Amino acid sequence: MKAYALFEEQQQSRGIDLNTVRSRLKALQIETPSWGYGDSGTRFKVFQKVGVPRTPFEKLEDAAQVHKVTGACQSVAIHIPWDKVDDYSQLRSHAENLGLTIGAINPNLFQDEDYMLGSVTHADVAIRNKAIAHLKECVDIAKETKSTDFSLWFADGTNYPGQGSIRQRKHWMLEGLQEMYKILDPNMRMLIEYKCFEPAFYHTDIADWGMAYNLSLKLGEQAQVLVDTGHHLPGANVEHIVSYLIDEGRLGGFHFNSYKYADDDLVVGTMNPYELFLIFYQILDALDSQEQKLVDTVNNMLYMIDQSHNIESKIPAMIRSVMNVQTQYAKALLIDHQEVAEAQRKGDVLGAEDAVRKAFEFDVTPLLHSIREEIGVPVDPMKAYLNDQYGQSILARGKGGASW
Ligand code: LRH
Ligand code: MN
Ligand code: MN
Repeated sequence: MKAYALFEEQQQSRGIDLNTVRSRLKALQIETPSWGYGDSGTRFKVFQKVGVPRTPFEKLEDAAQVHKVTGACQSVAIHIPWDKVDDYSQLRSHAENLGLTIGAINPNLFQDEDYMLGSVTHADVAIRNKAIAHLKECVDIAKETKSTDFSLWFADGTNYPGQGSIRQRKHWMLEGLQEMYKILDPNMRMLIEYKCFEPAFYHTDIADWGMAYNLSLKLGEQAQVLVDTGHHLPGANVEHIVSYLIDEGRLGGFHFNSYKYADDDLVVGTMNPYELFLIFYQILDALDSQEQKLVDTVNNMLYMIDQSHNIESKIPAMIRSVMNVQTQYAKALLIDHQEVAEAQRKGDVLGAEDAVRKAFEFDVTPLLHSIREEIGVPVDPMKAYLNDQYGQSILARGKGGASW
């Protein structure tokens, strides 16, 4: 408590409104992905771990542990068919009984033999129709799980020049997405994900935010862009993309993870915490603009983790991820936007940079501990989980659990 009193004094003397900081921090919800609890990894090897969930139901049970110690992870994204079950309303009630909700539905159009040369952009109309049918099936599933959002990522692309018609595939992509868009309920959203490369190595049909944005404009208001932090070429200014899309009212949410070289789905905040902080800076800058359109966009954005845990323990990896996001969000909440604006007005380059960076340099541990105390979760969620019996009890599941 002494530490928080010092922190409070330090921030109040800077004119930071800690009531706003605290309420925003308490409201931060982070969706975890079902696939992050299963065996997943690289294309070279997926290691089989003891205690991994065997079913989508068990994945939810593991996710409930993350929510129990963090209080911040009520919803869980699912991937179809990785999480295929006979009765989705049963999956929803299982989630509800665990205090969870089912979040974004992720159609999977990349693991079927038929999709080797594309799904909605395949040259064969029968395969395009099969892919569209899967997208529509996911809308039906969402109705049963009471989900409202779809994260749409397509592996579609080519490996060699001339392998496919880039323009023709562009049209097929739009047509496929339009078929899905048509059957959405009014409260549903399509979040279009982009990725610069992989698994296609020459061209990817939705390679960057501009292509995803263009598709969202053509589809309509219920389509937005999803920024997966691992899907950019090295050096890309992700926070610029974030700010631009918020300003256009088209940023629907995030897939958080981190990477060193290319999309490797490492624990968010381990490689580039400053980038994560700067993403939150742009988000909070838009929120503080008090322009209704920007505020609405930010308030409707989804923060989701999208990671595969290959060599690390899965539940602790998820807890670490959530804590890392909370830490960077807390730091960004300490930016004095007026100080930045004043320096910008004066053309004080170093002053503006200082006003942003110094927030990153504060130790927010006392703040996070105090918030966790207030919401009734352990001050150290990781320690609490590691001291709990749950980790031991799931070992009885044995090896060979759900893969991806
Ligand atoms: C693709 C991706 C996409 C998938 C997930 C498993 O790289 O980010 O979101 O659905 O990984
Ligand atoms: Mn993703
Ligand atoms: Mn990815």
